[in-house]
Amino acid sequence: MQNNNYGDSSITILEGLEAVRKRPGMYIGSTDDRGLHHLVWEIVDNSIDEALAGYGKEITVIIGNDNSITVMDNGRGVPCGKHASGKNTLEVIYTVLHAGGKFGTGGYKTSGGLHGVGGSVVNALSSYMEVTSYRDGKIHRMIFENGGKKIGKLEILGDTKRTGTTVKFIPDGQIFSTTIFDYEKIKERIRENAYLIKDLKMNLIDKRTNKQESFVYERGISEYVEDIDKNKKPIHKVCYFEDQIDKIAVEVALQFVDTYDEKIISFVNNVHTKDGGTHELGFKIALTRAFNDFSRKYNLLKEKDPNLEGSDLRSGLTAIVSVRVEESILEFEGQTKGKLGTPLAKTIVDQITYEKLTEYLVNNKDLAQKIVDKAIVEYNARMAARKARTQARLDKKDKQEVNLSGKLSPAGEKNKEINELFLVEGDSAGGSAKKGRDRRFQAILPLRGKILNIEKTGQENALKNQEIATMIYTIGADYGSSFDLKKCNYKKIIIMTDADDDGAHIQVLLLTFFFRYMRPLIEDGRVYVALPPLFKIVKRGKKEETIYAWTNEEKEKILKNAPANTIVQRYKGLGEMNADQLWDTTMNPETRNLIRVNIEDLSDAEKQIDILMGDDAARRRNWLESNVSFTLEDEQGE
Ligand code: 0RA
Repeated sequence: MQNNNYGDSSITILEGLEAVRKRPGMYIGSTDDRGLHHLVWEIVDNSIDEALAGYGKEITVIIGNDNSITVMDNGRGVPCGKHASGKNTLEVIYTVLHAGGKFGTGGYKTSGGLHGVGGSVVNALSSYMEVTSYRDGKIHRMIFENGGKKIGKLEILGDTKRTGTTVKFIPDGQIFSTTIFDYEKIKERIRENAYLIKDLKMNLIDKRTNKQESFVYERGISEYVEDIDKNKKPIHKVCYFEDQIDKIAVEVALQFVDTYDEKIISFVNNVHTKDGGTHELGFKIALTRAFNDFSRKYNLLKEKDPNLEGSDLRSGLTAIVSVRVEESILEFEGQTKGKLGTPLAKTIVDQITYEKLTEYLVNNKDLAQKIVDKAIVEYNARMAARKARTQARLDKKDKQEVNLSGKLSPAGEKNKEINELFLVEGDSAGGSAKKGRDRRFQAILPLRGKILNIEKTGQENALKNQEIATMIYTIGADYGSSFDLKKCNYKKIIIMTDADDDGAHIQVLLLTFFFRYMRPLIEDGRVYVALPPLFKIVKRGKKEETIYAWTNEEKEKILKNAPANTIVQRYKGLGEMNADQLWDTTMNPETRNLIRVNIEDLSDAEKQIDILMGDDAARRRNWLESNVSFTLEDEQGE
């Protein structure tokens, strides 16, 4: 997949840098925190491409005190000779859009990236950029300022024995809403790259804190799977295989653990495809077929038994599917381009997975038997649950309106388009909510204590749990693969908990539940978290006035202009509010602060969900803060 026949002349020139500064979003997605970090990925991707082409094994990223990023590699060095345009090639690569060997014909482009436009885009959006190329025994350097305006010519600084490229840039504060780089974010991405490219050493240094870490994985994605499963009980050693057919190379590592959830994380050209795509599909199809064919052949299934279903077989599976697709046939789909579209990827991943996995199963028959048994248990549980639901529906018809739990206070009118369901922590807050609500369109379901941690239990147990069964029944749209958003009884499902650690735990548990069993609810933006105020402030005077504050700053602001005898009460829980207060502050659509849950990157969240389910409250809070982004209800422009 690599091609060496380009040096200084096969680089095509298309467009100037002003376009990038005018419409940064078109090139890097956004100018917020996400876009800012995209700059880092672009520069790192260039070095990774060089490593993948077989040059250089170590990449170092430095976050500077001056808000800069420096990326160093030990590849061949950016070419510095004369380009067909008359300029030197280094200048062309970093000042002309779409320039770089990656574009046009004959070049490699292995890292996908959102737009993959590389160094010139970063230069356009930087207030400072310095490119140093160690090549042909010399140190070459060029400096740019103010969005890619060159300061002087290409200089030769001296002699060197090494080769490689160092790029330093400072993001332009006029373009980005924030220019503070996030160590953890960069670390995660760098670590992911190290897993995906065996033996590539990735270093990260933060000069602001003097933190420093290195990642290198001799066994690549096999170690990735082991690390994801490290707090679980695997039932076998990781199964790894790789192969290449035509323009597509496939690498897979998989392992079954003794729990029930499924994690498939897929990559195309080292970029995470968060919405899956043809490669993931091919993998799933092959896995189902391999297990079924094997089961028939070795009589693990009787003749009259139906085939095992994919979702049952994948129970407890952790897998990394990493493919490299040649640029000529690379297609992405979806709004954020997070889904591989290349049709050939399905066929080829299917073919390779089927062949290699069958071989593995034949060589590990006892393990195959265990996995098939597990799938049969899952299948039976699903059937039993389906039967129970049908029975419940029949019972309901018999007895007219019956609430499974008897706890739901339904909305007065049945209107799926406007009705809201409040899931309320505790019976006492549930009581106030029932009294305070607008009963025409608001339904209340109090949840007693902690809901079941569905990560620690199988589907069978999850569905036996009263709170969960009640939620599924109340929402009315089934669950799992049978979930049907059209049947959902509510426009908004609002989690209302105390603003403390227990409350955060309940939020995580509920979000995990929705994530696992009713994912389209989250994707459709129907899941919300209510934000109760932290303070009640009563201003005494001729007329008493009550004001609520949601943050410390808000409270201080209010107190600045308040008389001395003003009373401040800190709410510790929802239970301290009476029905009217709860309505005024937290439930009334006119005055409440409701936030919509967007799990930005579902499979990233997935990687961490198991970590969260322990007893560490601070970690849960962190998870909520970094994986779940919140949009204020009235900012949604509905
Ligand atoms: C174009 C051609 C060649 C190397 C590179 C670009 C290159 C770019 C970057 C960016 C960061 N690190 C890099 N390393 C290499 C190959 C030229 C040749 O044939 O030697």
